Amino acid sequence: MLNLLILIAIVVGIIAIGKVIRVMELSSSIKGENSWLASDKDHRTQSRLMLVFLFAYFIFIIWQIVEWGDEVLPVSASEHGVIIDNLMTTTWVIITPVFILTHILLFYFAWKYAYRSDRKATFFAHNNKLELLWTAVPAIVLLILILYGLSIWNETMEPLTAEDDPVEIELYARQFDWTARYPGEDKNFGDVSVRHIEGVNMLGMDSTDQNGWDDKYVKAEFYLPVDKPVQFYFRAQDVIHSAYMPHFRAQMNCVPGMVTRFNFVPTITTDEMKEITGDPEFEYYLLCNKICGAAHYNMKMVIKVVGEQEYNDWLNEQKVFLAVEGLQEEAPVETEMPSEESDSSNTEMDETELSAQL
Ligand SMILES: [Cu+2]
Repeated sequence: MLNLLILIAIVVGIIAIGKVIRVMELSSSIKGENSWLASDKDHRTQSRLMLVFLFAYFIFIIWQIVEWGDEVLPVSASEHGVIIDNLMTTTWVIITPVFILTHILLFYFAWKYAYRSDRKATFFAHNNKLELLWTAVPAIVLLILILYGLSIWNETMEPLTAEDDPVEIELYARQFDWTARYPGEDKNFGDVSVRHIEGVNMLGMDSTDQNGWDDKYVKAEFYLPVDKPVQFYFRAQDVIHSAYMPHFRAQMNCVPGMVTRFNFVPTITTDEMKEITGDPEFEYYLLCNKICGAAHYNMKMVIKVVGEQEYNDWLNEQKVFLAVEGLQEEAPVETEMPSEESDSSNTEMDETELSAQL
């Protein structure tokens, strides 16, 4: 009922405005004025409003920076994040003066050259030199930015090798939570397949694959050792998700049916970051950055970056796959772990091999 009343009020209001305009038109036509022709006074008012808009716009931007400026991300907590931040800063340094200058000129010209009946516009059709200048300069600047960005992309996406001895973690996304899987002492992930997804086995672990018996998986939060390269593998169960770790300047899509990867070296522990940000509650987060459904906003996991000893202690406390309730019956009785001679590193495991496991 209230909505109907509001609707009626809006309609009546529009009709009233229409009527008022009509009355003004009629009265000016009686006075012999052309109501549809803008007068010099109208042009002056409009051109001054352009200047008002220019100042209001810049004041609004400055207000936003003052009000929300402290909401930006703290310093990068990963090695590659520093060079990404440099790229970002360089881009800002180049585009900010251009933004300010072009906007001042845009609105200043609108004011300065507003129509006046007592002056005539200059006819200025073309100037090759000017055209060349304002095409070439932005093109060169953009080319430099793109080449700089590409070189940073190559550096950031550099795959790890076995010599890097990375910590390997699989992040598994589904509507609407994350699971982190660690390969266990044998440093080999067990096979997984969608065919095995059932009940508590939501990762689709193949219980007959011994590599997977000591795999550990955790929810809610996972740990990373500081200053060690971490190789992430990403999988998704249902739709495309995106693993987003903003403090480490890392983001990678998680796509059903394939394994994507990213690696980085965390450089600042959670405790150190608490001091840097002055926020005793500070936590690193893994977030989902693809709108993947109704509870997308809630899809997150705390990341704890700690010293190596604390990391090892934490990892040792986590339950292995076999110990997870409900899976013991499915798994074969023998619990002998795979021998040391078995392929001790799957860093080089390629996409096709990992995909085949799905
Ligand atoms: Cu998601």
